[in-house]
Amino acid sequence: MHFAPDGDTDTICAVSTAMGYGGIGVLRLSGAQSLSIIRKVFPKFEKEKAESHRAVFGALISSKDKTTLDEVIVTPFLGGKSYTGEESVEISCHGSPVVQRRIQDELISLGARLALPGEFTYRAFVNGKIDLIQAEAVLSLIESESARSADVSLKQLRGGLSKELSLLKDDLIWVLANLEASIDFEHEDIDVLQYEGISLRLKRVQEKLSHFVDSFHEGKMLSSGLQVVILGLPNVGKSSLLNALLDEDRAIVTDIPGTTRDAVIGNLILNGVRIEFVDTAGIRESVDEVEQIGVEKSISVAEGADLVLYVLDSTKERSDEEDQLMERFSGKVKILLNKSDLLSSKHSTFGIHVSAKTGEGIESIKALLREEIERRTSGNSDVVIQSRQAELFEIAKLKVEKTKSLVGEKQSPDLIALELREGLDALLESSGERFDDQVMDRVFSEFCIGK
Ligand SMILES: Nc1nc2c(ncn2[C@@H]2O[C@H](COP(=O)(O)OP(=O)(O)OP(=O)(O)O)[C@@H](O)[C@H]2O)c(=O)[nH]1
Ligand SMILES: [Mg+2]
Repeated sequence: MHFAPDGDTDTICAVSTAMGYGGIGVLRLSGAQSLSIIRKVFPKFEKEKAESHRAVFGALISSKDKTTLDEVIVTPFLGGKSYTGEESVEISCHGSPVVQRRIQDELISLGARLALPGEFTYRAFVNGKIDLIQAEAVLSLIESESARSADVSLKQLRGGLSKELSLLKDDLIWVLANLEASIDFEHEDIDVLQYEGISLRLKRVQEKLSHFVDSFHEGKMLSSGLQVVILGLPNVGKSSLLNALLDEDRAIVTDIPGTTRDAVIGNLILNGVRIEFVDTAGIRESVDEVEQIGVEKSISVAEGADLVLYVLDSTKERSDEEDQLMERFSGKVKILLNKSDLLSSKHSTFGIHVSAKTGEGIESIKALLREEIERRTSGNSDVVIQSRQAELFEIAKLKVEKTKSLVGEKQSPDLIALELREGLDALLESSGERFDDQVMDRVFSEFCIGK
């Protein structure tokens, strides 16, 4: 465990903005000594009272040689009304790495300790300011790569998912209490139990947990984006289409079949979701070893992709090999009939007519991808992004299902209660009401210093 044990009274400090050059930089100080430490370097607080949540401008003076370290704005957060729930101070200084480092060194020399990665958020958790789901949301919000995933993280940070979860916990606790009450009457008729109420609640919890588990895949898409692979025979215009979709010269285009050998990647944001296009080597049997490796790679990335754009040259006959490839990826394949500028009549219902050369159909491809995003996210914002949470919800769901079937079989209440308690434990672990060092390490190891 990398955090100090409970009852850690150290006052911690760190630069919380990204280390580097910027307009301003913010240092955080948290712990019981925060205010007394800042007083030693911020003479303004001798003249005026440090009030909670009131920003004060002034010089920060070295306690050793009385040189001015910087002109700063100091904001105290007192009486537990802070991010960490402890006495805290934020110092906004000029965004120079040298200035920030000097202030940090000064705070350390006055008795603060450098914070560990994620320690501010950890303290917020320990002090009951946030639960574990919200702590994870802090990280996913900072790391989110699209507006949609930022929205979802923010909703979790504000307690949306935690609230839903506590309703489920209440239901399970109610059921458990009823089961436990009836354990004492073991020889009574099993119907003394409120079976109907129990079944109803279990069903409700089970449905919601299923929804959470399903939403994880959607959440994964929101945070990591949608991977779309462009596949087809050589020379059909895959690289040209990539360039047209990105509106930039990303991949090399020539009229020589076998131009692209390695996967070429380009990103586009659509509906707030990051789309990663992968242009691949044209599929054919090649005597060239490098090209052959590229071809095998094309197939393997297509296998892992969320969606395959299969490109056909609409001036050519479709080969059996192409039919097989489209068949292989059916379920996630969209067919593009490229080079339609060379056709005199277009009447295929087989795919979308596009032309990388004239730009025809490029908007239709984007519309199709937008539809795909809509379909996958269904405008839902109760989305689970963290795999840790998804795993626990999955366990809870299985346990609740098992409980439900035991109830249906009218098994003994203590047996049922045993199963249910494991499900409840999984939910308690997801929000951090039950935790051990391993859980903490898993959650906070991804944070960096200052968070
Ligand atoms: N007329 C016309 N020519 C196109 C179109 N798209 C691509 N081409 C031409 O087709 C040839 C092959 O284009 P690429 O984009 O390199 O094809 P590719 O599928 O990436 O080929 P490989 O990398 O070899 O697999 C080039 O000469 C392009 O200019 C199109 O929509 N219309
Ligand atoms: Mg190419």
